[in-house]
Amino acid sequence: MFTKAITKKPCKALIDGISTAMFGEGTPIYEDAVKQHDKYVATLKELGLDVTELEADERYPDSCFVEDPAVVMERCAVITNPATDSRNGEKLEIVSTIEKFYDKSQIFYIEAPGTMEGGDVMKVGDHFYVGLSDRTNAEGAKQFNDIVTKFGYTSSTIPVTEGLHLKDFVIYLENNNMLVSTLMDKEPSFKDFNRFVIDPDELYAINSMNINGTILVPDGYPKTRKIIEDLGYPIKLMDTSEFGKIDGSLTCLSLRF
Ligand code: CIR
Repeated sequence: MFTKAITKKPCKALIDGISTAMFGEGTPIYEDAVKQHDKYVATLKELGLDVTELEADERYPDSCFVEDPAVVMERCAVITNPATDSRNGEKLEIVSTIEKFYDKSQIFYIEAPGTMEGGDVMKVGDHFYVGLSDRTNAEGAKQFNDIVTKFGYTSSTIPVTEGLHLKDFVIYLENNNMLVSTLMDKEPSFKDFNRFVIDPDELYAINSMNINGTILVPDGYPKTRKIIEDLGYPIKLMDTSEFGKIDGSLTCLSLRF
């Protein structure tokens, strides 16, 4: 069960966020992004989470994607080392918030030359799948493994060859169910999960998010919505289109623990 979340308001500089346009063309409209973000936060609260809402930080265009500079779990927290220059400083900003919830002895840091971003870390029970991507390297994954194993967790790596972060291409819905891209469907590490392959034209909807049994699903992806509903999960449709324009989706917008 999640009881808490951390979010960070989008800043006006969001329009300069990094984008590969993999999920949507164009520049985000700040006012619409704020409305979508407000709805996102309200939905987390409706689902029972105590949400710590951080103020916008104009120095970091992508800083509303608060999932990336930290990975939080029950027994410890890891401050990551974001790979891009424009995002790296976000790790320094998140520390004081993480310190409100974890003792200093439970907080660890990925150090250079290791890089990592939380979008590459997918938790399944006490195991973490860590994507090796343009943003998370083998050294970062090794340091992460060294940290979490001290607390009784395990981790393993998954190559990410088709885009930004691991969780853009595979998401764990709980109950052994997983949404996967065509490529992730072939990943040997996932062979024992019930895998549901998402149509390539609905790739953005893979990043749906289970909050205590309810699945938040990006609006506008009917085939994925039907797969999730047919599995029996209650769903809430969320419009995150402004964030999609700069490669952001549902899980990126919060830390949940
Ligand atoms: C970036 O390229 O870093 C941002 N524009 C998008 C980050 C999305 N984060 C995530 O999926 N965890």
